[in-house]
Amino acid sequence: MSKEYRIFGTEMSPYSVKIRSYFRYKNIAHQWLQRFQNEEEYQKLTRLPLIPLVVAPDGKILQDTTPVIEEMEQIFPEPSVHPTDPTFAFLSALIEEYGDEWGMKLMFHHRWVSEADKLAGSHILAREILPYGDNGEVDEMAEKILVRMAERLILVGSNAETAPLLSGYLIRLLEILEPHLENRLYLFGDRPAFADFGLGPQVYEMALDPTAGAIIRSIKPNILQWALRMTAPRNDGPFEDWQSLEPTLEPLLADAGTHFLPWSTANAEAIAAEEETFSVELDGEAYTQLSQRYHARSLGDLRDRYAAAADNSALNQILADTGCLAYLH
Ligand SMILES: N[C@@H](CCC(=O)N[C@@H](CS)C(=O)NCC(=O)O)C(=O)O
Repeated sequence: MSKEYRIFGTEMSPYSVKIRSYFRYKNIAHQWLQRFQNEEEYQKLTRLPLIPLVVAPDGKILQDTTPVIEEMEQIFPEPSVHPTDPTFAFLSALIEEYGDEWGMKLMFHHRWVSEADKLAGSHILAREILPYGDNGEVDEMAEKILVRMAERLILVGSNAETAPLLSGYLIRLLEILEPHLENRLYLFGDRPAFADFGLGPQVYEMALDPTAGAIIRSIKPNILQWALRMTAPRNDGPFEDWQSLEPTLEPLLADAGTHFLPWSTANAEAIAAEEETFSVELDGEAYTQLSQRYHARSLGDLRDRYAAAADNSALNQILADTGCLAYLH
C-alpha cells in the first residue's frame, strides 16, 4: 500500500490543479498521476465520473475538492487555509465557491467556443490520451472530444445569447482582480486562503488557453503571476485586515453579489421546482440556461456555512454592502 496520497488528474482540469496546489502548499506527500495514463486503475477506483480522484494511503477514496480540502484540513491543520478571523473565513469560502462554479463557467466557455481555443484544447487533451498516437489518430480523438465538449457547453450555460454576456463577465473579473493583486501575493494577503484555491486554478487554466490567455498574458501581469504562483503556493506572510483589503476586494464580492449568487439562487430555485431551464436578470440583462444540479448542492453547502456564521455583524455588514446577504438565507 502506498504511503503517499495519490491524485489522478490532468493539467487541463482546474479542479485537479486545485487539489494538487493544496497538497503542495500543505506539503502532504503525494503522487500526481496523469489520469489518462492510468485509466484502468482510475476506472476501477473512482466513485464519480470526475477528476480529480484522490486515494488516501489507507485506500480511502476522496472526491469533490471542496469537502476533500475540508477533510484534509482536519488531518493537516497547519498552515490553515482558513483565516482565523471568522469574517474572512466566510468571505474566503464564498470566493472559493465563486471560483469553483462561476470561474469554471467563464473558463469553460472561453476554452470551447472559438476555433483557435477548440483546436488547441482538443489537441492537447487528445495528445494526453494518446501520447504515442499518430497525427491522424490524435485528430480523430480531438474531434470526439469536441463533440463531447459541445454537449457540456450547453450544460454550463454557454449559448449564442449568453456568449457576449460571459465574455463581459470575464473581462469584468479580470479588471477587478488585476489591481487587487498588485500589492499582495494572494487574495487575502501574503499566504493563500481557501478562496485562492477555488479561483486561482480556474484563472490558471484560462491563462493556458489562446483567447483568455492572450488577454491575461498581455495586459494582466499581476493576475498571471498569481495564477502561476497558485500552482505551488507558499506561506510568505500574514493574512491582511479589512482596512487594507476592502478597496479592491469589495468589488470582487460585489461581483459575486451581482452575478454569481443571483445566478446560483435562480438555478437552485429552478432545480427545486423541477424546471429544466431558468432565466435570471443579472445586472439588468436576461441570462437563460439549463438548470445545473450540482450547483444547487454546493450553494446549499455555502448557505449552511453562512448559517453557522450568521451572528457576525461585521460579516453581515460586508455581505449587505456587496449585495450578497440576500442570497445566503
Ligand atoms: N465539484 C467537483 C468538480 C470536478 C469536475 O467537474 N471535474 C471535471 C474536470 S475539471 C471532470 O472530471 N469532468 C468529467 C470528465 O472530464 O470526464 C470537484 O470539485 O472535484
